[in-house]
Amino acid sequence: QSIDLRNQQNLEKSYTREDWQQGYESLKEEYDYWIDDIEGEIPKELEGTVFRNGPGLLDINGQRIHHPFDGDGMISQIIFSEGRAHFRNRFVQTEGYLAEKKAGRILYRGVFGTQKPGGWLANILDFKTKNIANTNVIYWGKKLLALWEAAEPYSLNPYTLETLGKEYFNHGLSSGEAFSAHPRVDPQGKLVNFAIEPGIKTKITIFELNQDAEVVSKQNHRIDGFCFIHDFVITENYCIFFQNPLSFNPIPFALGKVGAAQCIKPEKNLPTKIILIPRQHSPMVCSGVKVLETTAGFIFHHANGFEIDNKIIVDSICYDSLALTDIDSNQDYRQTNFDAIAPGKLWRFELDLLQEKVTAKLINDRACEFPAIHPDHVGRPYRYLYMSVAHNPRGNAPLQAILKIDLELGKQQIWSAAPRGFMGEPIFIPHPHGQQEDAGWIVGLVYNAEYHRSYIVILDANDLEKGTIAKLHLKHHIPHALHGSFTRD
Ligand code: 3ON
Ligand code: FE
Repeated sequence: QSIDLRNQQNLEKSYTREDWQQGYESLKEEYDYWIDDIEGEIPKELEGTVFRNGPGLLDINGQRIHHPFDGDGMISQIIFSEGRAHFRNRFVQTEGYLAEKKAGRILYRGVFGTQKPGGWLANILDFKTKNIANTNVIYWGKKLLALWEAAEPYSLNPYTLETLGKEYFNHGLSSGEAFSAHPRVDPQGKLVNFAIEPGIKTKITIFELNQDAEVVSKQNHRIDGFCFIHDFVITENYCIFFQNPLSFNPIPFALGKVGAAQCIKPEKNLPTKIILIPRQHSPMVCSGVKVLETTAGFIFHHANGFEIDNKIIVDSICYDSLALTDIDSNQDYRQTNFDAIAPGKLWRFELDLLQEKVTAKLINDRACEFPAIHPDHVGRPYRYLYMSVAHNPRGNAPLQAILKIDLELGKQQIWSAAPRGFMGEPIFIPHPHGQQEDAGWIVGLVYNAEYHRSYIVILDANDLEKGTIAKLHLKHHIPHALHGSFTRD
């Protein structure tokens, strides 16, 4: 960390904190319009719909949400059709969203520190959670699902974005059962997802859904210790979870003083456990669960994983420890001092299954988040990785650019929206007739502080540096968002 601080001083800042903060203003309105403010041209072959999810409300009637991860889910939909683009956004009408809208005040505590007004006395022994459906949105089996990792998905009308209710996949999921926000679609055609039920022993459930969104396999495992597992990796034969060393002391949460996630502390002297669970169809299923160890750290997101011979490669964005935007402090996240926290960086883990050894190497030193790849290469060998990154090659800073890495040749390309643009998650959309792994487009949502509006950027994935193919300017801003997906249907 001290190295990061020193490096930062040599480089001019590419952003101001005020600009970044403005991207966390609530968006209360719901819009529905054809985008007419366009620079460049939308490619005719780009047909389909991009969905994005993220916190739309950062306050309830002026009462501040403590952390963006606690904000109510709002879906944005961009339909690309015959060279035109249509925008629509709607809040997921969760029970909690509707109740708080009616009451005009915060009624629920949030996992990341949002408290009901009235101090600890108003929060003590309140263990209710509000399913905020704010983390990801996927279209699968003709259903549009808004996901939040600690509860059930919400199903929406894929066209109007009207909320239909909680989704149980025809009893595949039971009431109150979680369904994580990071499903992976296996190129063979199954959607694989997991659920974490924390406890002294943590229960990990793995679901596989067919193309009709029927749960065709479900397996449960109990593992030792506390887990905060946000994402996972699939390969042809395994589901892989990184259990970073953490401890959880729920007392301050029970006493009404802080949120549950603020009671999680990194345990830097303990190893990370890498848990390999054979997928149900796999010939490895009889050999059972394998656990390997590597050094401490904290991972939210994995880029991809694949098997070669007796090895498994996993590429992940790894932090020194759990410290993303100071979730463990009581300070307002808008005051985040990026220079004081260690950035996430891209690492490659090589798991040797025969020797039961793990080697980790840093692939890229730049602060990054939100990896994306070609969908046909999920869980398979791959060459190209795209992710949101800081504008500067060193130090921690908000995400302002997109980096493409050629993992085979080690070459890189970057497109930056700095100084006043802030980059969301890139989505890779394959060209319908493309042959190469990087034939397609990168579509991202950029918050532009200059106009306090957002734009959609379309880049050529094959050549990020040739400039934008198109910029589609929205009439308003979208608060810094989380994840999304693309569907051609
Ligand atoms: O693990 C236990 C069980 C569990 C499911 C404990 C627990 C209470 C923490 C928990 C709940 C976890 C939840 C609700 C996690 C929600 C996470 C969330 C909404 C978002 C995570 C986003 C991650 C990243 C890296 C986002 C980065 C964003 C930017 C850099 C830019 O804006
Ligand atoms: Fe995520």
